[in-house]
Amino acid sequence: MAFTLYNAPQSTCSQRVRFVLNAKTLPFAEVKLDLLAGDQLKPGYLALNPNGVVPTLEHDGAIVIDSSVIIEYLDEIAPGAEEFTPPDPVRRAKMRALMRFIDEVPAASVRVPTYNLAFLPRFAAMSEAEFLAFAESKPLRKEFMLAMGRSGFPQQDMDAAMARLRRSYERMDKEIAQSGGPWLLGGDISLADIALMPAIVRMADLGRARDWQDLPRVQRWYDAIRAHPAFKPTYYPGSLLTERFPYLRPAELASAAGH
Ligand SMILES: N[C@@H](CCC(=O)N[C@@H](CS)C(=O)NCC(=O)O)C(=O)O
Repeated sequence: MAFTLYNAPQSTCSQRVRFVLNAKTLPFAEVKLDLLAGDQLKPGYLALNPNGVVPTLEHDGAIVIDSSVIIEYLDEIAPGAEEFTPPDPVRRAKMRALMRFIDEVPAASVRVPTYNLAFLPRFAAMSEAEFLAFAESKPLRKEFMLAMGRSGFPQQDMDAAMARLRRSYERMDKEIAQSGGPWLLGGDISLADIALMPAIVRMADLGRARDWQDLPRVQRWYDAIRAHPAFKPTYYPGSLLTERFPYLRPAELASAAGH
């Protein structure tokens, strides 16, 4: 089986797929796109993924898009090594319902602090016309970009995103308590845990791990996923935002905020 993953080192959606490929020890070629340069909007890439986002998986010539779909696909075609989908249909349904929630709430919410804190300087450096053209060229995220604008999302939007994230940590805590943990569905790691992982890692990278400090089950979950053998190869050097954007490191943020 030959796999090519079109992705970006710091992309949260890409990190889900790299985790599953690594956990299943499936060798893959990696094509790295520069999302701020707009590699994902070039015609050659749009022919593979009309949404103009990463990741895209090519498997023996077949194209699979959307990270949640890709990780389900990989678990179907490569069972054996490590499996992430429970055999019982009721538990499968539970896993998929959690994945939908994760895509809709925490995965979507992290985009607001990510863009406001990390990517804004890049857009602020563009002229208004350049920015509008860049936003216009995005099939999936045009309105998101226009709502953000070159000056960033207003504080009200940041607060709403952080509140949605907090509700996600609380929901996680409840799921782990109900299942008995340490994972969302109980004793075995599932695709729901992998779908959630990058949002949590992103918020920790942005210096917000304190937001779940009062939820020890979530802290234990975070320690457990970082201890999984697939974690380190997934987060290879350059996968964290603070590695690409040194101004995001906590000391820099604190001094920018005047502390
Ligand atoms: N639902 C899609 C979302 C993919 C997505 O939003 N990818 C981001 C990186 S995590 C991207 O490529 N952004 C580039 C852009 O917005 O232009 C998936 O899970 O694959």
